[in-house]
Amino acid sequence: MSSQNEQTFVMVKPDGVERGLVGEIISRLENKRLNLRKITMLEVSKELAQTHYQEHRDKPFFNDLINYITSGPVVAMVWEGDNVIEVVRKLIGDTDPKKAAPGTIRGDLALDITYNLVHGSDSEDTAKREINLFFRPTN
Ligand code: RTP
Ligand code: MG
Repeated sequence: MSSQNEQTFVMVKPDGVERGLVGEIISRLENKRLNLRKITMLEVSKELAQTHYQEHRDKPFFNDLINYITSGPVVAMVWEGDNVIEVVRKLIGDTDPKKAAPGTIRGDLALDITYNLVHGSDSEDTAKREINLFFRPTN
């Protein structure tokens, strides 16, 4: 896949939905000239959360992370554009909102390392895996 048509998985986490920041987050990606390709709202099951965040299963924060992601509805999306995986990670900002640069989503809108509003895939392999996990082709 050429970098122009690269796709990534983005999820507004439960705190982003609860705080009414879905539109703000989508606007930031749209303003960057990225293209929204798929969108759905869902409640993430424990099983889906554990699979999505499987790389963190041995971390001390894993249970808190799973409880957080399953605490309310999320908005799952596929975004497309030139180098979109890296571009979205830059727009989201550092994992810890206290360290995230002003101008980034987490830097401007969040303060707590758990409640950090939004997820973006961190590599091509992860993006493919996460898109298939949340947008499983049906028949
Ligand atoms: P994400 O996967 O959600 O996009 O976040 P990320 O790549 O920036 O950070 P990652 O290391 O993958 O961590 C996943 C999520 O786990 C929570 N976390 N809590 N308490 C802690 O030390 C801690 N560290 C990470 C955050 O919700 C983080 O986004
Ligand atoms: Mg991550």
